Amino acid sequence: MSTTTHSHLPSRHHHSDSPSGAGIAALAVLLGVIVAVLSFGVVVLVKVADDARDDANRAAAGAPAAETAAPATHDHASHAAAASIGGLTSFAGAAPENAADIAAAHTPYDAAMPAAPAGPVAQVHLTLKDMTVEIAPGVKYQSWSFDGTGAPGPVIHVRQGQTVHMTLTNGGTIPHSIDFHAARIAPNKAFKDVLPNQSFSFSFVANDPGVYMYHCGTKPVLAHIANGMYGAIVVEPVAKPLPKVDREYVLVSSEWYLNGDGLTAPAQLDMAKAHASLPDWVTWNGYAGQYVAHPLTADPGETVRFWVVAAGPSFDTDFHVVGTLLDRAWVNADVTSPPQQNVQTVSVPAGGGGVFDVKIDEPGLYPFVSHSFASVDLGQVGLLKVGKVEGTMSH
Ligand SMILES: [Cu+2]
Repeated sequence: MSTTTHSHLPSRHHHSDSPSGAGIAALAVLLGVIVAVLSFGVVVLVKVADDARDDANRAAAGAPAAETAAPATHDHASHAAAASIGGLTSFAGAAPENAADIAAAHTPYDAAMPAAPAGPVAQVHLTLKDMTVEIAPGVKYQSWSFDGTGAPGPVIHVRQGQTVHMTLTNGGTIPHSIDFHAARIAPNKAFKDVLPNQSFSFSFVANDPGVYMYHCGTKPVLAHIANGMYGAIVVEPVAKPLPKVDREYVLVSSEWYLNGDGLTAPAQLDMAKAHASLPDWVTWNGYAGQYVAHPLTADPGETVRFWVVAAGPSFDTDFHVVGTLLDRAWVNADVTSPPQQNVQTVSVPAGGGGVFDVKIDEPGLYPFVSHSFASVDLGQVGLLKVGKVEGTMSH
């Protein structure tokens, strides 16, 4: 498998005596390492790459690595990869030998939408904690996380018209805050900094249905979001309900910027890489490839609704499900307007949302990705398993 993938890029961009050739070779090594990480996902990546070869080529050609990268080192003992890109070191694809076992044993973030609370008031209490999380198989990161669940924080599900009574408790060591995109409220009052060991409450009425980002808004916001302080709140429309569906999943896209490979010691934020938008990993719900090892599920003929938020801090997400179209797409999560129908890919901007329905009749494994393919190579791919499908994806 990995041999196949290794051979893709060099065979199409063979200039082995040029700097860009070296860069492409480095990219190919990184791709190979990613494949090692996502052993089940290899077929997905190959299939997805085949599905959109032009996009992959464009991503490879346009990547900074193609211009400036030194050859990547490839440590066969650890499968760790590091490459210098524009003077910054990438740890993309770093993985221990037993990455596939770790991925299989990992408990995925529960993407199923939780129930909304009954009654007129939704009580939400989030506690900020400094904690080490895993963001890819064997890759540890020192995060700032809401509610001790790692990143993203818990999915908050309320109904249009409910009052959200929010309490933030700061269990960390520096000031933090919380900013709800679903709220119309004076941010200097509601989204103010909360000092360590203190709590702060505010309320807003969730009058605007959709799916929204919430995040820490303390300066520098880039650092607080990059360290894991974000999540999704779904405000379910009541005045004009959406069509009934069979399954609902919440996906939060985000990227991670590491100052080390995270294998031997937890990595921390590399602010220079965050400023350069040069992530090591891009994830659905905080962990690279977790829904490849543990697919989301549906039965044939069911309609699945994806509530998608792009947390960034800086990347948009170009939502696409391989093998089908988005039957209904509420672009920008504007669920008060009619949806677009039968579209292939919809952009979800950083700090924005989208709601997408797919109805799939034929059993199979359907990858969901950001069709901005650098993100796929950095871990942002999952599978929707429709029906009883054995084994891996085949062509
Ligand atoms: Cu914060």
